[in-house]
Amino acid sequence: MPTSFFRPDQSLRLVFAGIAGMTLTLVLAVTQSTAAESTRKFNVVFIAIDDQNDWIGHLDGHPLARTPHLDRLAERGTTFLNAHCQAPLCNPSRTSLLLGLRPSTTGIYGLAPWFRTVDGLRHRVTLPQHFHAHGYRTLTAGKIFHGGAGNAAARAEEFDVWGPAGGIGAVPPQKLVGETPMGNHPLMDWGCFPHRDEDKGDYQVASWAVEQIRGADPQQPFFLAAGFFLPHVPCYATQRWFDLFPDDDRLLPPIKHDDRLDVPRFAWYLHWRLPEPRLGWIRENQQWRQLTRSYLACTSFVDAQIGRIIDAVDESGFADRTIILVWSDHGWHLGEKEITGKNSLWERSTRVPLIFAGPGVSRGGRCTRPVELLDIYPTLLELCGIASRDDLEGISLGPLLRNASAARERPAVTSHNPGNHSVRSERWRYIRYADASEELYDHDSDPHEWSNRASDVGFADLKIDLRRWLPAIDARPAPGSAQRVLVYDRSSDEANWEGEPIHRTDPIPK
Ligand SMILES: [Ca+2]
Ligand SMILES: [Ca+2]
Repeated sequence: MPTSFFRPDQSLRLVFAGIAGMTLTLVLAVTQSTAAESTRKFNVVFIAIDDQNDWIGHLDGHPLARTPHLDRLAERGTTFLNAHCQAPLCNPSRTSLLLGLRPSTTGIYGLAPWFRTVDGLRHRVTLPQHFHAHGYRTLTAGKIFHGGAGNAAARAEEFDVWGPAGGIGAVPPQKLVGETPMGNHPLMDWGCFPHRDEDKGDYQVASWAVEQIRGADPQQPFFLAAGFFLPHVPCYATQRWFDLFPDDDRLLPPIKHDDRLDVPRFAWYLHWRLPEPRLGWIRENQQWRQLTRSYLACTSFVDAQIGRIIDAVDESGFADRTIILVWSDHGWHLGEKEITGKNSLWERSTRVPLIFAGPGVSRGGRCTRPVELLDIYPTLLELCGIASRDDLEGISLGPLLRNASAARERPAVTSHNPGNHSVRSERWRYIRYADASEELYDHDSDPHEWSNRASDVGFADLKIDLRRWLPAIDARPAPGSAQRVLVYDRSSDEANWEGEPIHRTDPIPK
């Protein structure tokens, strides 16, 4: 670690005050980086994937997943086999990662609001802004933040250079799977139709990233963010990606047909009424295999785009001073626990790929310690020798990047709306919902989380131990919160999903 790069007292310094009221006091003291410092700094290629679960070759989440480029990146760097998002939804997960704060601290739980509209977060320094303040040129394309940052002036505050927005790209003339439940949402679609890979948003994002790397000024370090949209729905792919997978039931993930009998009813409240079809609809409409194949095909397509970026780094001459990082904002169910989509606190929603490669990172590291996307912010500061900050809730992964077996006490915590949290240790997953109902799974014997052991008397002490990691702050939803927001009033036992009350006896929406 190049400790000589540290300038802790010259850096942006943010004092985090007023925990309960989310009052942030900003104390800015920005100074210029010296020219000598900037020529020695490492570049960062920061690659995000959207809704990518652990169906990645070397993560063994699916036996037929084909991701040769992510697998080769893992081999030349360190991959985290037990990495988890802080929220199982785009906006809160990305806000958490980019601000270095938990969703239970920011109060950002839904698809809205954009965090810059929230008083305590309006001037919060994001990860790319911190790099910019230390002499980096920051660039972005595709989906990094969940929402648009606003007009050109607002965007210029977030990144120096904005490339293509990416997104879906080519679409078929009409939905391929027909009408889906809960409003026939246009994104709820998947399958193969004739189009060109070059016409997909993700292809264009990768092309732009490759151009920026090739044209980068060797005198100024860069922070390049490339955010891929797939395998987010609609999962459209061309025939060559479908042909990587058999059209048979070996593709289907293992499920237990009565799996939810031992799951608290409250778990349904977290995804009460959503456009993502339930497994029942998927099966009745003979779409399970097709959805699974489409998702795997899109994952392989994105993997190939990431491969193009890795190749550009290798050909640029910058490889020995460029950190490449790949992460996904959260996972996705494809039938497990009777649902598709996200918005759950189980492994298929929380476990994500997280790979670092480059200077300062051990080759071939495979880390089984539970880690959080929240850890990315302090980790990149450490790897790049940029001043650390004392207001981040993550912990640098530096020790694990040097030695994947290094000790780490803290488990990974995922939150979905106030009062609903999951604690993932190396062996266990403990979930506690706002109504105090619980789940406990032993990953040593139950990797699919089929057997809820929370009521076993023998695990009472274990639960107490895991519970101490529940977030100390459990913020109410920030002003403007909307879409997938759940609140619960314990005194009346009434939950409220997106403004709609839920009572104990209401039938579960299909
Ligand atoms: Ca997402
Ligand atoms: Ca079960």
